[in-house]
Amino acid sequence: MRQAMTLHGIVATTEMQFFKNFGGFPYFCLNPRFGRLWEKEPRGCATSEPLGGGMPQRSPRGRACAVRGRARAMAESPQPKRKREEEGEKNGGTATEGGAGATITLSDLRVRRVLRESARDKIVFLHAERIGLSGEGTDAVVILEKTPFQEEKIPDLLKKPMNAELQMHNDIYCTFYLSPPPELSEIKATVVYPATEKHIQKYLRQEVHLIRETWEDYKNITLPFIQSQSFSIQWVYNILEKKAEADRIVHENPDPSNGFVLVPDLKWNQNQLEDLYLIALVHCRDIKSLRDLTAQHLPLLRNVLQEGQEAIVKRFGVPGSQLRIYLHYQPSYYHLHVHFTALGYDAPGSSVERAHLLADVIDNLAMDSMYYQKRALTFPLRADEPLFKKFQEAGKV
Ligand code: M7G
Repeated sequence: MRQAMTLHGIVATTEMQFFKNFGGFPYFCLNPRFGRLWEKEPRGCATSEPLGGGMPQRSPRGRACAVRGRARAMAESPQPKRKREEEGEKNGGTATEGGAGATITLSDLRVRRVLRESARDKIVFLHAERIGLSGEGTDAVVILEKTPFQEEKIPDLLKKPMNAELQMHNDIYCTFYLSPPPELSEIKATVVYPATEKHIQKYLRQEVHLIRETWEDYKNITLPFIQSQSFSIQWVYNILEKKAEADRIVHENPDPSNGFVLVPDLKWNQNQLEDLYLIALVHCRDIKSLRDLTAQHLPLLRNVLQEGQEAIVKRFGVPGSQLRIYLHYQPSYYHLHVHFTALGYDAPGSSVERAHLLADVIDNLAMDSMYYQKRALTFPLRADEPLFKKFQEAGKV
């Protein structure tokens, strides 16, 4: 019998924090204020007990965006609860399933298994499901992540050492375990619901291999594959059309060919600059990835680089010299977008086998318009990804 747990008491409609993207691809970012998330049974299992308690209402300071003492405003200030509800109403009556109109309460989600977890990153990826009235389960992915420290709140941790438990003391060394109050122990929960098999695979820990893809491989293997199956990019269109995340836009150049929208990435809670993460989504809809770029796209790419940096220094005070600005190859979503992350942040996917610095891409295209239609590109694939199997079948791995 499968054991299950409930993410008890999280109701998307009222507790959703500053992030919604409806229409085919609903995501939620919440700040569950659990003291404790769940009673962990043997690894990979979860208890059937309801979790934590109800969700206390956020304190007015809950989403205060003081960042490293800088007076600069963050991408958005806390949305008052009523405003969030009004926006939910505008979106068809609170959080909807794929835009279909039904309300999603996250307390219905039950954990099936742990897909992956990282003690270092303090993150766990869960395969969950929502049981419908007919007893049918619909898959979801839930990502729980302990949020980084906010510098201005750190003194409170020492000032209010509630339940500070001394674990060990030896000479000049001692270790305490603190049970801080909810406002000092936030956890970010991101939910993908309904999740496809591809989402579940994306987060499952697997063996990874490097692929070296020539232009011919791209045309014969990768392109047909991404045309036949890739993640929905409805969430991108929702942002470009201001149907979602409109209030989060940091900068827009509305030009249909050379313009883009800059928004905080799903991964960033905007509470601190250490893990700053924004994405620029281009307005032009026919550029899938790096492979499609030619010198004709230079004006667009230069706009993204220059205006993106200007907008980030203006809004967040982070200069271009402290930003890592890059494209992924392969991306997960085949609509051209550029990642902007804090240089000091070891963002997922920022390693050499996946990230291509935008400044280098621009130089390469300026030297040779067909650069990305000529050269081989290397990228990692997980062993059970269908694209990896296609490369295997073609004898390329
Ligand atoms: P990618 O290179 O296609 O794939 O990047 P990756 O997710 O494997 O890195 C897409 C980027 O878009 C990622 O950094 C995601 O966190 C971000 N992202 C994905 N979704 C569905 C959303 C969304 O709905 N809103 C925002 N703001 N960012 C998203």
